[in-house]
Amino acid sequence: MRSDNRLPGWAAALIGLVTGAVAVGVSLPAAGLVKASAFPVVAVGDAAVDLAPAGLKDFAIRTFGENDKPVLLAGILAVMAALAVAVGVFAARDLRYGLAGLAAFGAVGVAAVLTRPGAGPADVIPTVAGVAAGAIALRALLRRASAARPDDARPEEIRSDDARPEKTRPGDAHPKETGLGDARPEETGPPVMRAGRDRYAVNRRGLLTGVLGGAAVAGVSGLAGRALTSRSEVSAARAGLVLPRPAAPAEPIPAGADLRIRGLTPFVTPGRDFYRVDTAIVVPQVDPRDWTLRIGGMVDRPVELTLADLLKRPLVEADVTLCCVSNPVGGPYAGNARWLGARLADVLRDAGVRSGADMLLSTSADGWTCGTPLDVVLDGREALLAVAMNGEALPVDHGFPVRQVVPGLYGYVSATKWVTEIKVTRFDRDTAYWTTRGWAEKGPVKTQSRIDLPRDGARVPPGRTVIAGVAWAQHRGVDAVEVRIDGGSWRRARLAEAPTADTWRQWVVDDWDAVRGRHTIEVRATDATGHTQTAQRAPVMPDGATGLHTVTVTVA
Ligand SMILES: Nc1nc2c(c(=O)[nH]1)N[C@H]1C(S)=C(S)[C@@H](COP(=O)(O)O)O[C@H]1N2
Ligand SMILES: [Mo]
Repeated sequence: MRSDNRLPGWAAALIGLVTGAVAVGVSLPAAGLVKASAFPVVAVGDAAVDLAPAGLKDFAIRTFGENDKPVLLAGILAVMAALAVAVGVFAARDLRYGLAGLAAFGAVGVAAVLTRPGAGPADVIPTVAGVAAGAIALRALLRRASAARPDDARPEEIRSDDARPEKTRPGDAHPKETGLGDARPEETGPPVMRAGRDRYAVNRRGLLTGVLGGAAVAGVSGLAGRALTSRSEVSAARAGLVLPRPAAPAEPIPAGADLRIRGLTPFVTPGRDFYRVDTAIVVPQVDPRDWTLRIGGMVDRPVELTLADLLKRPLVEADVTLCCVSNPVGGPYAGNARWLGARLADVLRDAGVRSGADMLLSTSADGWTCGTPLDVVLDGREALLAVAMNGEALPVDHGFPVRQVVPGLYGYVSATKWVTEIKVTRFDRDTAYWTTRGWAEKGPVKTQSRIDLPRDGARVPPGRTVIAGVAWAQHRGVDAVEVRIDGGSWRRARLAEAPTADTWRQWVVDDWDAVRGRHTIEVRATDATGHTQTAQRAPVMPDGATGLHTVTVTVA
């Protein structure tokens, strides 16, 4: 169906965009019915995350922080919009080109969807439905926009700026066949607009109603899709989960753990403020009734636990500070919570770990993998299969229903969220998600300290000024924090209490007499092994940043 480029570019572009919107809109409720990860836009995003070079991801985390995913999705939508415009422009030349473009679009979506972990054939349904709806929309829009016969209007009605459809009387039309398109006598439409030279023509009313119709279809199905995808039985199940009492409760958090200084990071991080780092664009929705954890590999008795099985075990409460290897010096990717869970070591002992194993390869519901040093998990620390955070079932973002928590290791080698499988194996046989991308195999947390107050770049009045922050060296414990101003001598900060060596510690210097001018403040921590943080700067890649957090303030 050649249309001889009768549509001006803007109309073709608009048609392309509406086509794209219809395709995406229709695929969403289909994904709501099949499964959220079968939504092609998200699948393409997830695939892009997995395929992106580690350096780029690191850059994204550093640059966009926790907004890296919205930024990625916005980027994908922008690329899709550009491709949709191209589909419209090509379709205006020849519908077949546009359909081929749509099909190519769909092929990328299908490829992305099918390569997602746990994908089945049904997962292509949303993409196929979207592409089919897009094809129908494209055809209909082109027809509407160009169906009016360019030659059935009298020349004086053809103006570039003013269409007056009401003047058209069917009887006045004198169609002449010029070969320009498929004008059929039974179609009575408004006169056609010709922009500029007579080469382009568009039926504005047809285009407008078509666009509105397309937008309505996209909007309604998009809303229906949202309702379907967020109709989360998982959040209902989460709300209904009854947490057993811990067999080994933690002591109440000592009053002295939180200095209660305004602007200082609180000792316990509420779930909603807890940093989030993962590769999932849409977090896995794991129904606790279907969840199981399989433990296999180098074990005598492979086991499969249900959530009920796990909750029957004696549960332990532990305060543990988690942090991310991608946290730059002074950065925000650390949080502290009270976790409740089963001891991973006990579960492994029941399975019978064979000699020679040195690594746990854990896998999450979305296929992410993590390699954890086995000796660390078995050395008596509170390495947990956690089901709760701060007295509540894990938030979905933080791994509901079950995640790993291992004090002293960065999250990428220990803290698998939505964990469904643990394989006992060896470092020389298996690799995990981030280690195949250049990050270190073992990720012990480096001793770190951060200045929260005053903020970098702050203006503060002269006089007594509080300097405060947090420091961490999980499982070793923080023994000392020192602060120095303008490169002077180090002065000891007062440390808040810490219930165990597994959490961060608040610290404060409250006797700084700030005088006018610009000042730099540096901090360093010493852990209980006697190791003092190095001033030597290292990037986050491959095993965590080093260097001293430094802030500059103006006293005026
Ligand atoms: N399934 C899954 N678990 C994961 C990750 C992930 O990408 N997928 N990221 C890990 C990393 S790098 C970190 S730092 C912690 C962060 O946990 P949080 O998001 O609960 O703070 O989760 C870990 N667990
Ligand atoms: Mo991380």
